[in-house]
Amino acid sequence: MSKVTEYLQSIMTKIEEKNSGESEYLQAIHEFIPTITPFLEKNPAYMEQNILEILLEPERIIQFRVPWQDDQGNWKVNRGFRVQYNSAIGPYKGGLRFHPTVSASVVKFLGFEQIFKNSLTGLPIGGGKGGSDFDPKGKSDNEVMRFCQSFMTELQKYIGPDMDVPAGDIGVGGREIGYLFGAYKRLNGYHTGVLTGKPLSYWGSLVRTEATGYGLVYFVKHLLADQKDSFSGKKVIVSGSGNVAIYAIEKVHELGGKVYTCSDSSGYVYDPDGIDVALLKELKEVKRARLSEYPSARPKATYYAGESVWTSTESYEIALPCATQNEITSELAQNLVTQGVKVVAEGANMPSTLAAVHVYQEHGIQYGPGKAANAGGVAVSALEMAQNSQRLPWTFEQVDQELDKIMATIFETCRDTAKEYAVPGDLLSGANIAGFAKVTQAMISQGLV
Ligand code: NDP
Ligand code: 2IT
Repeated sequence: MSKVTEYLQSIMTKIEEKNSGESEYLQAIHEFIPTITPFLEKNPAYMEQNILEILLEPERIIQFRVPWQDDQGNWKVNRGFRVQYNSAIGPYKGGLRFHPTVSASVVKFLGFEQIFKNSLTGLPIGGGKGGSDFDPKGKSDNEVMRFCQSFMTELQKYIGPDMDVPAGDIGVGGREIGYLFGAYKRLNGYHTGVLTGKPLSYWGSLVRTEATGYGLVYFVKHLLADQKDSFSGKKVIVSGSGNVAIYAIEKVHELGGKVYTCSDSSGYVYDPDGIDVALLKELKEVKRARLSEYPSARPKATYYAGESVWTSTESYEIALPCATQNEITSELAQNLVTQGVKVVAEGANMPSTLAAVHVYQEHGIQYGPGKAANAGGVAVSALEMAQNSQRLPWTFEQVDQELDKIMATIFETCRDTAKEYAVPGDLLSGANIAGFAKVTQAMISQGLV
């Protein structure tokens, strides 16, 4: 066994002992650690300085009580989190997720991924993530407002425009960011740049709403262009029907491909004419309705209740998972192989299990990992911070062009880094090595802090 392999194994053992039972977190680390082997082989100084073990330890984890009152006057409580994982290259940056599955393990895995994603954007942002096990589904606007106010009453102690800048994620969109911003302002005064994903009327950035979905499709566009191919005529399967899915579908259609599916946690829609984006926006963004209502406006479409979109038996060329972690198991990945999928690019964070990624690799499916492919959202968040500091808004075209350029650079960085470290075509290794190299260089130059 090489010295590097021995070192990596000893670190993995320690991490497993210290974080036992945190399955999502350990999964993300298991996926990451082996991929940096070629980097450490070439740069043993990084191993001698033990920088990996230091990086793996989050700088700070905050957990807090969030008491709130429902519309019937009942007193309720949820758990709030913020993981401030790494600040070597900028203030902590990453979303807040409100979903019943949120736990320490989930926010730690998301915060860990965010470090490398943010590094790949080439912008000055460190890695963080937070959220709560609060479920906004079925809650009134007033209940969501009271929850957000209570959440921010505690979180505001730890964040700030140059310290930690949260944004949205699952269950946190413009409405929630608005209530969170109001609560922060009441306690601390007007600091535009303390949150991103703000509504446009008070210094949100144009294109932030679209950024993750558009960025994902730009990433795939550059990957296809690299092989002299394009989206034109491509059959695409998408999961999810939230922020990321909606704008990914919109951009695929703009570029000449067709998306036939979308999903939520209750089932999926197959539309033989391609998903009607205007209808989807109306259902999800305006009415906050369930996807099961889609076919009543599109009679040719079918809603498959209780089924995963990844069991679809139609044929597709490109798959864009945009819902949540671990939605594609090895069995479902095998189904994608059978359906003819050649490219999987992740809008969601860690939607593929490690075994699913191995299926992609065995079958030559090109795989764009979330930390590269979905970095467009946080990249435009960083552009929102830049506009807030300048106190000047940029045009839609300006931000959109910048996003496209950033996604091109991320693709090229992953591709070229994979080549440099003798794993050509392995964009996961490329993303991990490039992200790791930059953050650890910064850490080493700042000394042992
Ligand atoms: P939204 O809350 O807008 O939408 C989430 C979508 O995923 C909904 O359709 C939801 O269905 C579905 N979903 C959530 N949890 C589950 C589950 N356990 N099982 C099945 N379906 C589920 O979130 P976003 O679109 O913002 O986020 C989607 C993914 O993209 C997440 O992994 C997020 O971390 C990632 N991401 C988001 C970014 C952003 O800027 N928003 C940036 C980068 C990544 P239902 O309504 O039934 O819950
Ligand atoms: O996972 C992610 O990158 C996000 N949810 C976006 C984070 C951000 O700060 O915009």
